[in-house]
Amino acid sequence: MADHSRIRCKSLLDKIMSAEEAAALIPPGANVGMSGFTGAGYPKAVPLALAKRIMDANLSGHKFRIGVWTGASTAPELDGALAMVDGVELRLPYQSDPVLRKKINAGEIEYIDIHLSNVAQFVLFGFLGKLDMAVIEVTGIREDGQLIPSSSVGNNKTWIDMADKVILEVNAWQSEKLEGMHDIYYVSDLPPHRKPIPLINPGDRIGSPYFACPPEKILAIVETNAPDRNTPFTPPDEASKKIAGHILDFLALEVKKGRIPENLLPIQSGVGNIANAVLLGLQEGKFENLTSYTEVIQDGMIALMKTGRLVTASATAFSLSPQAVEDVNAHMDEYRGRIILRPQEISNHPEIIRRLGCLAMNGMMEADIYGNVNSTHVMGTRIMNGIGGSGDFARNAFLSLFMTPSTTKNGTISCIVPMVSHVDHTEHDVEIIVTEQGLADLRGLSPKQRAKQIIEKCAHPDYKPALREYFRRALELSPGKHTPHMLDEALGWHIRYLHSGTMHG
Ligand code: 0RQ
Repeated sequence: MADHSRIRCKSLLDKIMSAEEAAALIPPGANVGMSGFTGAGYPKAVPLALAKRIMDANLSGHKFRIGVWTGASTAPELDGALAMVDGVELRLPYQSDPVLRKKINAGEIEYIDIHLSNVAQFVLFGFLGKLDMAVIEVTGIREDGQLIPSSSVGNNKTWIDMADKVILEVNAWQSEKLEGMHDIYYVSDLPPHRKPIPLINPGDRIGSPYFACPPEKILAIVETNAPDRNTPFTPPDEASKKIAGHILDFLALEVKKGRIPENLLPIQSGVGNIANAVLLGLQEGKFENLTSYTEVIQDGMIALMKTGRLVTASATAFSLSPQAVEDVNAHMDEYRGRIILRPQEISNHPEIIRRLGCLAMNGMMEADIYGNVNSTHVMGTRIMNGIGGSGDFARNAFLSLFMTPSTTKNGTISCIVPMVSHVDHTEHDVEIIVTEQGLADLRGLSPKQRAKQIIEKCAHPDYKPALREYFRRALELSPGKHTPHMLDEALGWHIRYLHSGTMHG
């Protein structure tokens, strides 16, 4: 039996109800803004209860679906459960759930893949239609009714502000010591009345630690005690370590040349094996007094903080292993001053990323010989996850790096191809490409010069001769030679894979 101690505003106690009762208040067809970002801070009980309600409705012939808007990816209890019962009409802006992904690619669910910094303002601009309901996980409710955010901030401020009604999940699993870690910036003037965002350093606090929500908007409060998705940490593999090594050598050289300061510039690092390898490499390297202005705080970031080398980290969410959660919770008093969680329109804001001069490091699926990058689509058509924040950072960073192993699927796919099968980041937003084979520095190079760099430095030896040959023949045969291509062969590698299961000729 919950003691309601997390709900310190006593006038709200009469709104407490079960997840089933709360889920029953969501109208069929509603657009619902849910909390949640990279498996942190998503509602754990109401979406499951809603999935059960939808399943029952399906069986009784009263099928209905909802629109699901989030911060980014969530977890099986939200995306998986709702997709499983065919309850999602439209999903935005980023996902990574296997069941949901399958249904999107089967054409059963509409999915809009949006730059994460754009979501909040698109809602404010009225581009996405009406937001009917918000379902938000919080750590607690203060005496004055202000809401203490949980392990992610994402779009919660916007969902609470813009939705007609709000359902809160108060999760006792989240550490109470999270209180004070967040920085919710509450100025959202629309153009042409916008002012500069007064954030000059990654560690600056420019807003409130709490969400404000008028009590009359709160329809229901559901008490939960359930962990975030927290996936176990996998140590970096050999390819990731090599990629990290190339990046660290490159950064050291940039410092030596005086192009970046000795403590580097604020680091943005994607999630996953390669990103963790870079962060682990920084632990052993010589850089001190580092800062990070990024989207997600993962294990490598915490490890780097522990060594004292990383001073401050700003993000919109945690994405930690269970062990790292334990560590953060145990030392929350120390981390609270050094970690800041912000709304995603601020963590990923182009104005701030450009001002701070972030070093953006993101994973990709494939790059072509001219430097265009595909981060989202398998063989040009099947969505993997989404663009996430990679575009926010890549276009506006001081330096934009994209990283991938040179091959995938047991060597049957080359991640360096003649022409990418889908473009997320154009050649204009990509300065550095890195594989375990090497690092291609594309700054100041024309397309033909870039092609040589990318093929020679990044391609796997198994595919290098074929790429050289493609480029040679394109130079000879291409009718327009600024960016030489043979259009009838440019996607031939992908077509070959689709027909024979390998890109090898
Ligand atoms: O397939 O899952 O079946 O094994 O894609 O690839 O190599 O495990 O790498 O997990 O880092 O994901 C681009 C998807 C890379 C990710 C992407 C297949 C491969 C494997 C995963 P399996 P890896 P990662 C801020 C920035 C966009 C969002 C972003 C991503 C699976 O980094 O979603 O950047 N990025 N956010 O086999 C076919 C190719 C492939 C391929 C890989 N060329 N063709 N399949 N795969 N390359 C992020 C934050 O801060 C939150």
